[in-house]
Amino acid sequence: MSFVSRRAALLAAPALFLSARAMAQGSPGQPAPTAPAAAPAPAAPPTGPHSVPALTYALDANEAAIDARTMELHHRFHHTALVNTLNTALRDQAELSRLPLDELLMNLSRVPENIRTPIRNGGGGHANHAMFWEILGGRGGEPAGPLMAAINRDLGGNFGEFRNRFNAASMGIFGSGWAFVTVAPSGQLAITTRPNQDNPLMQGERVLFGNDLWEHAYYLRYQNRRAEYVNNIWNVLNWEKIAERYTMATEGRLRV
Ligand code: MN3
Repeated sequence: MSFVSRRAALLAAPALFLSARAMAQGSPGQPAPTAPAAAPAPAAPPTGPHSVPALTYALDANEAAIDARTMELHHRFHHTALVNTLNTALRDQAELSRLPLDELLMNLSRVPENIRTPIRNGGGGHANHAMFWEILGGRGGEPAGPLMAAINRDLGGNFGEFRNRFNAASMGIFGSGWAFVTVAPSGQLAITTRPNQDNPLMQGERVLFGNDLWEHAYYLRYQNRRAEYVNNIWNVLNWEKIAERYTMATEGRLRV
């Protein structure tokens, strides 16, 4: 199309629009045609059964590792999108909707194949982030008591070595994923990783705590410097909360 004819077409467009409107409104003496049905608005995601938990601390509580803007975007938009994916997949699934999240993730093979992927991604992501918000907001340092004893016993003999191993696992993730410490009912700990939004519950293992290695978790402040983020996360771990999770796991009460 030449410039001139393109320009003419653009200029003619409002006229075409007006005449189409005039036709839709009908002319005097003619019956008004039925108004064309408006395009349906995209359906809003269902509000349940799962929802994003509120943060129990201010957005800037983790500044020693994570800036407030990242916390806001991450909690308000990324986590919400995952919950929407999960709830949308569960629409019309009365039985699956009644399952607690951990049981849903432990039984993915029984989820109908056509909704298994969104439940894996949305449900796994929901579990991962709900855990993540819970174990942040602290002052770092080191745990004490039975949890510290278990770390020393299972994860390298001392806290420094445990940190090195967890950091190495975090740095070893190619692309997007999570590093976790899992906890068995016996109290046995292990370091593991998962790609994407997978969660160890999918293999029947419970998460003591974990770190989000998706770029959205750190890119605003750290860009490509993942190692700095991986080092700094230790500054904001809430060891009291993690110790509580450890006790719950050994008593069979830890869910996600
Ligand atoms: Mn994330």
